[in-house]
Amino acid sequence: MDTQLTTLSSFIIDEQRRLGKQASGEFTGLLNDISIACKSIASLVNKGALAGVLGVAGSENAMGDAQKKMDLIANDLFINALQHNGHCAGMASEELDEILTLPEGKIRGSYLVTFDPLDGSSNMDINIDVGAIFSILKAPASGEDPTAEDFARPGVEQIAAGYCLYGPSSMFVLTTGNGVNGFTLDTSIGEFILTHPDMKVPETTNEFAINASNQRHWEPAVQQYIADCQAGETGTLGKNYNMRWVAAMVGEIHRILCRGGVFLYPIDERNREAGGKLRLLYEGNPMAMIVEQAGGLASTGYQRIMEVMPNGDPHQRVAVIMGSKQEVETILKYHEA
Ligand code: AFP
Repeated sequence: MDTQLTTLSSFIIDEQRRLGKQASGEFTGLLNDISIACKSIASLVNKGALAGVLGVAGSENAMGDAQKKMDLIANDLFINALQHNGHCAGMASEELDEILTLPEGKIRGSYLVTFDPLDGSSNMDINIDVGAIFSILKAPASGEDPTAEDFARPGVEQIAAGYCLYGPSSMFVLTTGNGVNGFTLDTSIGEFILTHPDMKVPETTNEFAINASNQRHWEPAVQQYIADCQAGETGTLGKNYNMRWVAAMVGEIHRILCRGGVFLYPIDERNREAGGKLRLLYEGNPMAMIVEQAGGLASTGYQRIMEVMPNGDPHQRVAVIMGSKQEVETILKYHEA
Protein backbone atom coordinates (compact mmCIF):
# COMPACT_ATOMS: atom_id res chain seq x y z
CA MET A 1 0.00 0.00 0.00
CA ASP A 2 1.35 3.44 -0.99
CA THR A 3 1.59 5.67 2.09
CA GLN A 4 3.54 8.42 0.27
CA LEU A 5 0.67 9.94 -1.71
CA THR A 6 1.16 13.48 -3.05
CA THR A 7 -2.05 15.49 -2.86
CA LEU A 8 -2.72 18.48 -5.10
CA SER A 9 -2.28 20.87 -2.13
CA SER A 10 1.01 19.37 -0.98
CA PHE A 11 2.28 19.34 -4.58
CA ILE A 12 1.51 23.05 -4.99
CA ILE A 13 3.14 23.98 -1.66
CA ASP A 14 6.29 21.97 -2.58
CA GLU A 15 6.42 23.45 -6.08
CA GLN A 16 6.09 27.02 -4.76
CA ARG A 17 8.94 26.37 -2.30
CA ARG A 18 11.10 24.70 -4.95
CA LEU A 19 10.67 27.70 -7.25
CA GLY A 20 11.54 30.06 -4.39
CA LYS A 21 8.15 31.80 -4.66
CA GLN A 22 7.08 33.91 -1.68
CA ALA A 23 4.74 31.67 0.25
CA SER A 24 1.85 33.81 1.42
CA GLY A 25 -0.36 30.79 0.78
CA GLU A 26 -2.77 32.86 -1.36
CA PHE A 27 -2.00 31.11 -4.65
CA THR A 28 -2.17 27.70 -2.96
CA GLY A 29 -5.47 28.77 -1.40
CA LEU A 30 -6.82 29.88 -4.78
CA LEU A 31 -6.01 26.53 -6.41
CA ASN A 32 -7.57 24.81 -3.44
CA ASP A 33 -10.77 26.88 -3.97
CA ILE A 34 -10.84 25.82 -7.63
CA SER A 35 -10.24 22.18 -6.75
CA ILE A 36 -13.15 22.27 -4.28
CA ALA A 37 -15.45 23.57 -7.05
CA CYS A 38 -14.21 20.76 -9.30
CA LYS A 39 -14.77 18.09 -6.65
CA SER A 40 -18.33 19.32 -6.06
CA ILE A 41 -19.02 19.29 -9.81
CA ALA A 42 -17.45 15.82 -10.16
CA SER A 43 -19.75 14.50 -7.48
CA LEU A 44 -22.88 15.83 -9.24
CA VAL A 45 -21.73 14.82 -12.73
CA ASN A 46 -21.11 11.28 -11.46
CA LYS A 47 -24.58 11.06 -9.95
CA GLY A 48 -26.16 12.37 -13.18
CA ALA A 49 -29.87 11.62 -13.39
CA LEU A 50 -29.88 10.50 -9.74
CA ALA A 51 -29.02 14.07 -8.69
CA GLY A 52 -31.62 15.58 -11.05
CA VAL A 53 -28.97 17.64 -12.86
CA LEU A 54 -29.59 16.58 -16.48
CA GLY A 55 -31.52 18.56 -19.07
CA VAL A 56 -31.81 22.16 -20.14
CA ALA A 57 -32.21 25.18 -17.88
CA GLY A 58 -34.38 27.08 -20.38
CA SER A 59 -31.98 30.05 -20.58
CA GLU A 60 -29.17 31.21 -22.93
CA ASN A 61 -25.65 32.45 -22.20
CA ALA A 62 -23.97 35.57 -23.67
CA MET A 63 -23.15 33.69 -26.90
CA GLY A 64 -26.73 32.51 -27.36
CA ASP A 65 -25.97 28.88 -26.40
CA ALA A 66 -28.82 27.08 -24.63
CA GLN A 67 -27.73 26.56 -21.03
CA LYS A 68 -27.99 23.15 -19.39
CA LYS A 69 -29.04 22.85 -15.74
CA MET A 70 -25.56 21.61 -14.95
CA ASP A 71 -23.93 24.63 -16.73
CA LEU A 72 -25.62 26.90 -14.19
CA ILE A 73 -24.92 24.68 -11.19
CA ALA A 74 -21.23 24.32 -12.12
CA ASN A 75 -21.02 28.08 -12.63
CA ASP A 76 -22.53 28.73 -9.18
CA LEU A 77 -20.15 26.23 -7.59
CA PHE A 78 -17.13 28.01 -9.14
CA ILE A 79 -18.38 31.44 -8.04
CA ASN A 80 -19.15 30.26 -4.53
CA ALA A 81 -15.72 28.62 -4.16
CA LEU A 82 -13.93 31.74 -5.43
CA GLN A 83 -15.68 34.63 -3.76
CA HIS A 84 -15.38 33.84 -0.05
CA ASN A 85 -11.74 33.19 0.79
CA GLY A 86 -9.93 36.39 -0.22
CA HIS A 87 -7.80 34.85 -3.00
CA CYS A 88 -9.69 36.08 -6.05
CA ALA A 89 -10.57 39.67 -7.07
CA GLY A 90 -12.84 38.94 -10.04
CA MET A 91 -14.06 36.30 -12.46
CA ALA A 92 -15.07 35.85 -16.08
CA SER A 93 -17.14 32.81 -16.99
CA GLU A 94 -18.66 31.36 -20.13
CA GLU A 95 -21.99 31.45 -18.30
CA LEU A 96 -21.87 35.13 -17.23
CA ASP A 97 -22.61 37.97 -19.66
CA GLU A 98 -20.15 40.34 -17.93
CA ILE A 99 -17.16 39.95 -15.63
CA LEU A 100 -18.03 39.42 -11.97
CA THR A 101 -16.53 41.42 -9.11
CA LEU A 102 -16.88 40.45 -5.47
CA PRO A 103 -19.95 41.37 -3.41
CA GLU A 104 -19.70 44.17 -0.84
CA GLY A 105 -17.77 43.12 2.26
CA LYS A 106 -15.71 40.35 0.63
CA ILE A 107 -11.90 40.60 0.66
CA ARG A 108 -10.39 41.06 -2.81
CA GLY A 109 -7.49 38.71 -3.47
CA SER A 110 -4.55 39.10 -5.86
CA TYR A 111 -5.85 36.96 -8.72
CA LEU A 112 -8.38 37.00 -11.55
CA VAL A 113 -9.89 33.71 -12.68
CA THR A 114 -11.57 32.94 -16.00
CA PHE A 115 -13.40 29.65 -16.44
CA ASP A 116 -15.66 27.49 -18.51
CA PRO A 117 -17.38 25.67 -15.65
CA LEU A 118 -18.78 22.84 -17.78
CA ASP A 119 -17.05 22.40 -21.12
CA GLY A 120 -18.84 20.09 -23.52
CA SER A 121 -22.09 20.28 -21.58
CA SER A 122 -24.06 18.84 -24.50
CA ASN A 123 -22.36 15.56 -23.47
CA MET A 124 -24.00 15.66 -20.01
CA ASP A 125 -27.32 14.12 -21.01
CA ILE A 126 -25.66 11.24 -22.87
CA ASN A 127 -23.24 10.40 -20.05
CA ILE A 128 -20.06 11.20 -22.00
CA ASP A 129 -17.01 13.20 -20.82
CA VAL A 130 -17.37 16.83 -19.76
CA GLY A 131 -14.86 19.09 -18.03
CA ALA A 132 -13.99 22.46 -16.53
CA ILE A 133 -11.27 24.81 -17.82
CA PHE A 134 -9.67 27.68 -15.91
CA SER A 135 -7.01 30.35 -16.31
CA ILE A 136 -5.42 32.52 -13.60
CA LEU A 137 -4.15 36.07 -14.14
CA LYS A 138 -2.72 38.61 -11.72
CA ALA A 139 -5.31 41.15 -10.48
CA PRO A 140 -4.50 44.85 -10.88
CA ALA A 141 -2.20 46.13 -8.13
CA SER A 142 -4.57 49.03 -7.37
CA GLY A 143 -6.72 46.75 -5.21
CA GLU A 144 -9.81 48.27 -6.88
CA ASP A 145 -12.57 46.18 -8.43
CA PRO A 146 -11.21 44.75 -11.70
CA THR A 147 -12.70 45.88 -15.03
CA ALA A 148 -13.10 43.94 -18.30
CA GLU A 149 -9.83 45.58 -19.48
CA ASP A 150 -7.98 43.94 -16.57
CA PHE A 151 -8.94 40.55 -18.00
CA ALA A 152 -7.76 41.57 -21.47
CA ARG A 153 -4.25 40.16 -21.02
CA PRO A 154 -2.59 37.89 -23.58
CA GLY A 155 -2.17 34.22 -22.66
CA VAL A 156 1.58 34.66 -22.09
CA GLU A 157 0.66 36.56 -18.91
CA GLN A 158 -1.25 33.64 -17.38
CA ILE A 159 0.09 32.65 -13.94
CA ALA A 160 -1.47 29.18 -14.16
CA ALA A 161 -4.01 27.22 -16.15
CA GLY A 162 -5.73 23.90 -15.81
CA TYR A 163 -8.71 21.73 -16.44
CA CYS A 164 -10.69 19.06 -14.66
CA LEU A 165 -11.88 16.14 -16.76
CA TYR A 166 -15.00 14.37 -15.51
CA GLY A 167 -14.56 11.03 -17.26
CA PRO A 168 -14.38 7.43 -16.03
CA SER A 169 -12.25 9.01 -13.30
CA SER A 170 -11.99 12.73 -12.56
CA MET A 171 -8.60 14.29 -13.27
CA PHE A 172 -7.26 17.73 -12.39
CA VAL A 173 -4.48 18.79 -14.78
CA LEU A 174 -2.46 21.86 -13.86
CA THR A 175 0.37 24.03 -15.06
CA THR A 176 1.90 26.91 -13.13
CA GLY A 177 4.38 27.53 -15.94
CA ASN A 178 6.71 24.77 -14.81
CA GLY A 179 5.50 21.71 -16.72
CA VAL A 180 2.16 19.93 -16.52
CA ASN A 181 1.02 17.54 -13.80
CA GLY A 182 -2.10 15.39 -13.56
CA PHE A 183 -3.97 14.39 -10.39
CA THR A 184 -6.69 11.73 -10.14
CA LEU A 185 -9.58 12.20 -7.72
CA ASP A 186 -9.62 9.49 -5.08
CA THR A 187 -13.27 9.73 -4.17
CA SER A 188 -12.79 7.60 -1.05
CA ILE A 189 -10.64 10.32 0.59
CA GLY A 190 -11.88 13.32 -1.45
CA GLU A 191 -8.41 14.34 -2.65
CA PHE A 192 -6.75 14.80 -6.03
CA ILE A 193 -3.62 12.59 -5.94
CA LEU A 194 -0.59 13.08 -8.23
CA THR A 195 -0.77 10.19 -10.72
CA HIS A 196 0.57 11.74 -13.95
CA PRO A 197 3.73 13.74 -13.14
CA ASP A 198 5.40 15.83 -15.85
CA MET A 199 2.95 15.09 -18.68
CA LYS A 200 4.40 15.46 -22.19
CA VAL A 201 2.63 15.64 -25.54
CA PRO A 202 4.36 13.19 -27.92
CA GLU A 203 6.03 15.21 -30.72
CA THR A 204 4.60 13.15 -33.55
CA THR A 205 1.16 11.71 -34.17
CA ASN A 206 -1.16 10.22 -36.72
CA GLU A 207 -4.39 11.20 -34.98
CA PHE A 208 -6.47 14.32 -35.63
CA ALA A 209 -9.67 15.70 -34.07
CA ILE A 210 -11.93 18.07 -35.98
CA ASN A 211 -15.69 18.43 -36.43
CA ALA A 212 -15.80 17.15 -40.01
CA SER A 213 -19.42 18.25 -40.47
CA ASN A 214 -18.02 21.77 -40.92
CA GLN A 215 -15.71 20.73 -43.76
CA ARG A 216 -17.41 22.80 -46.48
CA HIS A 217 -16.88 25.97 -44.42
CA TRP A 218 -13.13 25.54 -43.70
CA GLU A 219 -10.34 27.57 -45.24
CA PRO A 220 -8.38 25.96 -48.11
CA ALA A 221 -5.37 25.28 -45.80
CA VAL A 222 -7.42 23.08 -43.45
CA GLN A 223 -9.40 21.51 -46.32
CA GLN A 224 -6.12 20.44 -47.91
CA TYR A 225 -4.52 19.19 -44.68
CA ILE A 226 -7.51 17.00 -43.79
CA ALA A 227 -7.78 15.73 -47.39
CA ASP A 228 -4.10 14.75 -47.19
CA CYS A 229 -4.68 12.99 -43.84
CA GLN A 230 -7.56 11.06 -45.37
CA ALA A 231 -5.43 10.10 -48.38
CA GLY A 232 -3.37 7.91 -46.01
CA GLU A 233 0.07 6.52 -46.68
CA THR A 234 -0.13 6.98 -50.43
CA GLY A 235 -0.85 10.74 -50.00
CA THR A 236 1.58 13.62 -49.48
CA LEU A 237 1.73 13.12 -45.70
CA GLY A 238 2.75 9.49 -46.25
CA LYS A 239 0.96 7.92 -43.26
CA ASN A 240 -2.43 6.57 -42.26
CA TYR A 241 -4.41 8.70 -39.81
CA ASN A 242 -7.01 7.96 -37.19
CA MET A 243 -9.72 10.46 -36.17
CA ARG A 244 -11.43 11.15 -32.82
CA TRP A 245 -14.10 13.68 -31.76
CA VAL A 246 -15.29 13.93 -28.14
CA ALA A 247 -17.11 17.30 -28.59
CA ALA A 248 -15.57 18.49 -25.31
CA MET A 249 -12.24 20.25 -25.68
CA VAL A 250 -11.14 18.97 -22.25
CA GLY A 251 -11.50 15.39 -23.52
CA GLU A 252 -9.60 16.14 -26.74
CA ILE A 253 -6.71 17.88 -24.98
CA HIS A 254 -6.49 15.21 -22.31
CA ARG A 255 -6.22 12.52 -24.99
CA ILE A 256 -3.52 14.56 -26.72
CA LEU A 257 -1.57 14.92 -23.45
CA CYS A 258 -1.80 11.15 -22.93
CA ARG A 259 -1.02 9.84 -26.43
CA GLY A 260 -0.49 12.77 -28.82
CA GLY A 261 -2.66 14.15 -31.59
CA VAL A 262 -3.90 17.45 -32.98
CA PHE A 263 -7.15 19.25 -32.19
CA LEU A 264 -8.52 21.77 -34.65
CA TYR A 265 -11.40 24.22 -34.35
CA PRO A 266 -10.23 26.42 -37.21
CA ILE A 267 -11.53 29.64 -38.72
CA ASP A 268 -14.33 28.99 -41.14
CA GLU A 269 -16.39 31.26 -43.37
CA ARG A 270 -19.11 31.61 -40.71
CA ASN A 271 -16.84 32.64 -37.84
CA ARG A 272 -14.08 34.51 -39.75
CA GLU A 273 -15.09 37.93 -38.46
CA ALA A 274 -15.29 36.70 -34.84
CA GLY A 275 -11.84 35.04 -35.22
CA GLY A 276 -13.00 31.46 -34.62
CA LYS A 277 -15.55 29.57 -32.53
CA LEU A 278 -13.91 28.69 -29.22
CA ARG A 279 -13.36 31.33 -26.53
CA LEU A 280 -9.93 32.90 -26.04
CA LEU A 281 -9.91 33.70 -22.32
CA TYR A 282 -11.30 30.47 -20.89
CA GLU A 283 -10.69 27.87 -23.62
CA GLY A 284 -7.93 28.88 -26.07
CA ASN A 285 -5.43 30.50 -23.68
CA PRO A 286 -5.51 28.00 -20.80
CA MET A 287 -5.38 24.99 -23.12
CA ALA A 288 -2.58 26.64 -25.15
CA MET A 289 -0.55 27.15 -21.96
CA ILE A 290 -1.05 23.51 -20.92
CA VAL A 291 -0.18 22.15 -24.38
CA GLU A 292 2.92 24.37 -24.71
CA GLN A 293 4.06 23.53 -21.18
CA ALA A 294 3.80 19.84 -22.16
CA GLY A 295 5.99 20.40 -25.23
CA GLY A 296 3.27 20.88 -27.85
CA LEU A 297 2.28 23.87 -29.97
CA ALA A 298 -0.88 26.01 -30.00
CA SER A 299 -1.67 28.34 -32.89
CA THR A 300 -4.56 30.07 -34.63
CA GLY A 301 -3.01 28.92 -37.92
CA TYR A 302 -1.38 32.33 -38.27
CA GLN A 303 -0.25 33.30 -34.77
CA ARG A 304 0.65 31.76 -31.42
CA ILE A 305 -2.64 31.66 -29.46
CA MET A 306 -1.01 32.98 -26.28
CA GLU A 307 0.14 36.11 -28.17
CA VAL A 308 -3.33 37.08 -29.40
CA MET A 309 -4.13 40.47 -27.87
CA PRO A 310 -7.60 40.34 -26.26
CA ASN A 311 -10.05 43.06 -27.31
CA GLY A 312 -11.77 43.51 -23.94
CA ASP A 313 -14.72 41.21 -24.69
CA PRO A 314 -14.55 38.37 -22.11
CA HIS A 315 -16.19 36.09 -24.69
CA GLN A 316 -13.79 36.87 -27.57
CA ARG A 317 -13.39 33.92 -29.95
CA VAL A 318 -10.23 32.39 -31.38
CA ALA A 319 -9.26 29.75 -33.93
CA VAL A 320 -7.53 26.75 -32.37
CA ILE A 321 -4.97 24.34 -33.79
CA MET A 322 -3.02 22.61 -31.02
CA GLY A 323 -1.23 19.42 -30.09
CA SER A 324 1.81 17.41 -31.11
CA LYS A 325 4.63 19.76 -32.12
CA GLN A 326 5.62 18.27 -35.46
CA GLU A 327 2.04 17.82 -36.67
CA VAL A 328 1.08 21.41 -35.76
CA GLU A 329 4.19 22.58 -37.64
CA THR A 330 3.00 20.59 -40.64
CA ILE A 331 -0.46 22.23 -40.46
CA LEU A 332 1.14 25.70 -40.19
CA LYS A 333 3.00 25.05 -43.46
CA TYR A 334 -0.38 24.59 -45.18
CA HIS A 335 -1.34 28.05 -43.87
CA GLU A 336 1.85 29.61 -45.26
CA ALA A 337 1.23 28.31 -48.76
P1 AFP B 1 -20.19 23.39 -25.06
O1 AFP B 1 -19.43 23.58 -23.76
O2 AFP B 1 -21.14 24.52 -25.33
O3 AFP B 1 -20.82 22.05 -25.17
O4 AFP B 1 -19.11 23.52 -26.23
C1 AFP B 1 -17.98 22.70 -26.25
C2 AFP B 1 -16.97 23.34 -27.13
O5 AFP B 1 -16.72 24.65 -26.73
C3 AFP B 1 -15.66 22.54 -27.15
O6 AFP B 1 -15.33 21.97 -25.94
C4 AFP B 1 -15.87 21.54 -28.25
O7 AFP B 1 -14.70 21.11 -28.83
C5 AFP B 1 -16.70 22.32 -29.23
O8 AFP B 1 -17.39 23.32 -28.47
C6 AFP B 1 -17.69 21.46 -29.94
O9 AFP B 1 -18.37 22.26 -30.83
P2 AFP B 1 -19.25 21.63 -32.03
O10 AFP B 1 -20.46 21.06 -31.37
O11 AFP B 1 -19.52 22.80 -32.90
O12 AFP B 1 -18.41 20.64 -32.70
